[in-house]
Amino acid sequence: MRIDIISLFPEMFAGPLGHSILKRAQEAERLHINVVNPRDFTFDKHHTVDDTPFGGGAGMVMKPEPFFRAVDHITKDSTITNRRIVLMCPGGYRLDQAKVKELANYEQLILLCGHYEGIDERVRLHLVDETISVGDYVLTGGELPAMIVADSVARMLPGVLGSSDSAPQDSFYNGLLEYPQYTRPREFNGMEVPEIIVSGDHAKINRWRHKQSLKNTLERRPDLLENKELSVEDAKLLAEIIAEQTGG
Ligand code: 4GS
Repeated sequence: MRIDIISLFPEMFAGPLGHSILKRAQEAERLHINVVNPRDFTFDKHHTVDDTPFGGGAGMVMKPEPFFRAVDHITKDSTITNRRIVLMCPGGYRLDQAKVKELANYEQLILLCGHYEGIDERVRLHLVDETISVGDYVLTGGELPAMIVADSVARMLPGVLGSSDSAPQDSFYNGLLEYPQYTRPREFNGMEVPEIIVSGDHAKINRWRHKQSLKNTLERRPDLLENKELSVEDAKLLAEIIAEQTGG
């Protein structure tokens, strides 16, 4: 997969996207990340990327031309047809794991990062395919959101995670939070690990883990259970959890 990022601050990406799993993915050529600066697609003496808003008001608005030209530069000699152009923006679709999986199916993502007050609306209307938000809060730019999209999508690509089965066990894979994990020592400063996970009985351990996932989800993110279809086993485990909580 190719991820092209259009940002006024290309240096911001080297750290977060240049280490660990994403570094290995790029070295193995499973992922190619390229950052371009819209300032390089301006032709006036001062390389102007923003201007005052028509109609007046405070702050600056990012001009449309540098974004259109940067996208054109990225796409013009490319044979890729399966691409998605995404604008990072608080008004967009709130990113979730289903959206991450969907984005991971494209051959190329082009992520547009705004800065300052806003971006000329013609970019949203005529250049991008969709807008995505990383949450209901305001950041200083779209750079951190673009990094979040790049990181979450990259780890879904085949061969990117070290062990082929570590993605399925993560939070949200089955729509539930993770079960708790423990490692050595069995006792640390008087704190012990649950007896069951050192029992060696893998059927019991799996049932316990799944029950803990349901319990964590019920306690911390009950909204995740609202739209979930529960199996008979899930319903039984949930009933046990609720009975334990109410002391019954
Ligand atoms: C987000 C967000 C964001 C909005 C960019 C104000 C600078 C800023 N982008 N998810 N102008 N949350 N963008 O806060 O995507």
